[in-house]
Amino acid sequence: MRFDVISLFPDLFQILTWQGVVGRALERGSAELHLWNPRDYTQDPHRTVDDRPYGGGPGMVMKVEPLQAAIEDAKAVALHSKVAYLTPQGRPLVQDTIAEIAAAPGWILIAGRYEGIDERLVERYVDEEWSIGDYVVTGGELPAMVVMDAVMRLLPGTLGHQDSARTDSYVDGLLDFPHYTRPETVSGARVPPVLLSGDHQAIARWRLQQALGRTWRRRPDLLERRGLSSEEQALLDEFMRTHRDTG
Ligand code: 9WO
Repeated sequence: MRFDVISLFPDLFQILTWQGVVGRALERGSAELHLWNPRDYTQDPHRTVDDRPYGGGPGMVMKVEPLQAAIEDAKAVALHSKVAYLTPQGRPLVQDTIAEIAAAPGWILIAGRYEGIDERLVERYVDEEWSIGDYVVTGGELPAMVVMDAVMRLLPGTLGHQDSARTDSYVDGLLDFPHYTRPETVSGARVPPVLLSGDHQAIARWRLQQALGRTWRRRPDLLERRGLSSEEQALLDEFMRTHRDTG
């Protein structure tokens, strides 16, 4: 997997290489990260990368020529990569989309600044517009890093790759079940006894029931979208009966 990121602040992306699953993926070469700074493509003494918006108003837009030159150079090298722009106006990313992104050979990610980029560059170069959530941050860099982190943990040979195999098996489309570790008592609160029983089937059943119950309570929209098997419905019914009026 190859990522080419277009950003006025390429140094921000160093943090990805420092540690963890993503750092190792980049070290191992199962992913590559290339950075393109529009400022390197400026021609004027001030190295100007912003410009005033037509129609007026506060704020600035990314200057067209340096950004366009950076995109062209990235495309000339990353021949098989499509172009994605990180923007609150984009398609909301969900785990299924992340898996589709991970299946491509590479992506050119545009991390905008200011009030964004000229719409004609979107029309000419951008294949996909992605949103990581309905909020605005100061630039596309952090959203781009979120996407790369979510994608790289799915690449073969990473921890998340195994985790995604687990997710595919039974809790797919549900919130996670609660986790416990030692000690058995924390400030008087005990571990649910079933987890100490050694009965793997009972544990799997309890975890699925917890995942179903939490999803029903916290994210009913996810359940609506996914649907339930008759066994899952039975587990959820039991959860609703036993947790009625309780936290
Ligand atoms: C800035 C601004 C200033 C004054 C008036 C309106 C304004 N809108 C913006 C704005 O949306 N700036 C964006 C900053 C331009 C594109 C890059 N930036 C960005 C991307 N902020 N948040 C994202 C983003 C990307 C993906 N998912 C969630 C948020």
